[in-house]
Amino acid sequence: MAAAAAATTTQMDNTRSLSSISSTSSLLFTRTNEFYKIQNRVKFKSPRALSIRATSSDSVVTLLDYGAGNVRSVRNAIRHLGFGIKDVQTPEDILNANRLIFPGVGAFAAAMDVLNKTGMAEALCAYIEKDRPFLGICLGLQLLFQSSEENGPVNGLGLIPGVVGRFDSSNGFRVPQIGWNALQITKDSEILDDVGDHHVYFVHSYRAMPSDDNKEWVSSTCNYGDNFIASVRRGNVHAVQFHPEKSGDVGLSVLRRFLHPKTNIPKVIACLDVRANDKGDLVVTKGDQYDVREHTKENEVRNLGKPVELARQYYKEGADEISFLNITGFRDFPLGDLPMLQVLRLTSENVFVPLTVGGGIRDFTDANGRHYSSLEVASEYFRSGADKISIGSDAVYAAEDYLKTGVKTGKSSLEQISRVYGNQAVVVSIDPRRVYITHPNDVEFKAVRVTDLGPNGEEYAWYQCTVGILCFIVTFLFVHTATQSDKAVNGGREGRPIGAYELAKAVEDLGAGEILLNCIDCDGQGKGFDMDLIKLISDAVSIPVIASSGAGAVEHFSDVFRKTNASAALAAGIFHRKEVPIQSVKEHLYKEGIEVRI
Ligand code: 1PR
Repeated sequence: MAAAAAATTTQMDNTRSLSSISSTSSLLFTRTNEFYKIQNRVKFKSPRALSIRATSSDSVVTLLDYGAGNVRSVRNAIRHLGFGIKDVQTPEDILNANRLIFPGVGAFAAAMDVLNKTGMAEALCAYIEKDRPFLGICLGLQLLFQSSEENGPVNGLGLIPGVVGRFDSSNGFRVPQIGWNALQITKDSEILDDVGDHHVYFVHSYRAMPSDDNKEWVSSTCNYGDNFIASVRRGNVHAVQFHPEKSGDVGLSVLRRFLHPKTNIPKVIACLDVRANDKGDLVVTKGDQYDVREHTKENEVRNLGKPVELARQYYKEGADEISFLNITGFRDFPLGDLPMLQVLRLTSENVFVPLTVGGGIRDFTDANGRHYSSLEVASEYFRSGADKISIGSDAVYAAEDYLKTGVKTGKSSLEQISRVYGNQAVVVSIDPRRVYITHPNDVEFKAVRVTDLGPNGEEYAWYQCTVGILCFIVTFLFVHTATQSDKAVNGGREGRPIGAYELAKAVEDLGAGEILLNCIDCDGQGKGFDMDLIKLISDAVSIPVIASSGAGAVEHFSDVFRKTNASAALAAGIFHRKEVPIQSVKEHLYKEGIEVRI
């Protein structure tokens, strides 16, 4: 038997397949006045039908092919699903894998011999015991057990209690089992979610049997003369006795679900920047690079509609979430801003998708010396109907302190609110500006090579975070100054000595559950999202990232979902100006093979 693996072949492909519709059921996708209607049951998702984004960091799967047989079909299936393959050459490759597939082939004893001699048995056990993503196929399932009777007894990896034995042919069943069979799914396995009563393909003479000792592991069984284990699952560790790579669309869907674990359906979010105009009415406004005033003599705040009405409209059109940003919240204390609370109360009466509200979430002392904690501010927002709150400026200060001291004080608004309401309730809104540089070492912040060169041919940029001016000043004394300042400079924002990358990582550590990633340069420009920035941040953190600023066409949404790890895309101007309705975005994504909520 040949020793370990062949040469490394890393293949990147910018399209992953994504299942979405049954190849056997017909799916009718029709626009109605309300929205789409899907008729007929969606049975399983056909990887052939649709394709979706791939990104660099997670689009390579590690394959343990110890050379005992033909795993070409597994390789082909992985590539078909848009993934590159990195072959295991050393035990370290196993330990360093992000996602490992072990398509065991050949005989149990010979396979264990190779694994033991190469040190891979030990590495496999360590990898699996750490609950790292693993998929064993056929012998790759059997080797997890204590031992096998095949040419044995022979010890296996010993991770699952039980002995792998030969099928009993005395009751008329031909051995090996070569053919299609159905599963009895016994517990939630995620990778089997599309299998239902579809048949999958088996070829084997030996099988493991379910018992009290291994029942925690068993996720499905199958009957071939006796009831044997068809799949196991514990945490991120999966193994199947059948061959997904030979089981048609449903088999590909098993692989796809392993390769794309818990993929959330990308969300389309409508954002309403809200503030009082100069007459004191609360309006939805929209900036160009954060400048929300008309370029006329009057220099008025742009008025694009009423917040509650627009939120209702976007809900009806299919927005997956609605965000309200009280953009002058940093200077107009939000608990004094009762109309904003009223907007939330009224909106939540008949808008049944998550509502996020941001602006002014920080500790505050009013003119009478009464102190309000950020938690009180957030609580008031939650009581009024918000599902999530979004923190901007105050999160920048918290991240700066944390990076300076390395200490989590537990006192920042971010930490306090996430401790009480949970991480999922706290979004951090980042408002960076692109700063071009000639060399990445020119700054102490993480820089990226930019797709479009800077004005002087600069090849790099870092993304400087900004905060609302007057953030920590007792504001009522300064309202006049603030109003002047937002007329004067960039929507009244001050650059801080921290990059978007550093901020994102710090706030993730401090307990943020999601990042709303704006970009001042792209805001209101309609030229597309800043892909360099979104890629940088969505690859850096493991919490969901909402891509924001710059959407001008439906293609910008598919681009951002294909080329970055963003979980959601947010837009404002194109929706407010009715240039692109939300349902057109969703139809486009659907046509492009990107799964959407319908
Ligand atoms: O700092 O905690 O008080 O929060 C203030 C919040 O208000 C922050 O979330 C900040 O992003 C927001 N904000 C402050 N000033 C402005 C402004 O426009 N002058 N709006 C502002 C930010 C940006 C996006 C916008 C997208 C999409 N708005 O949310 O909706 O860029 O726009 P597009 O699709 O039209 O390009 P704090």
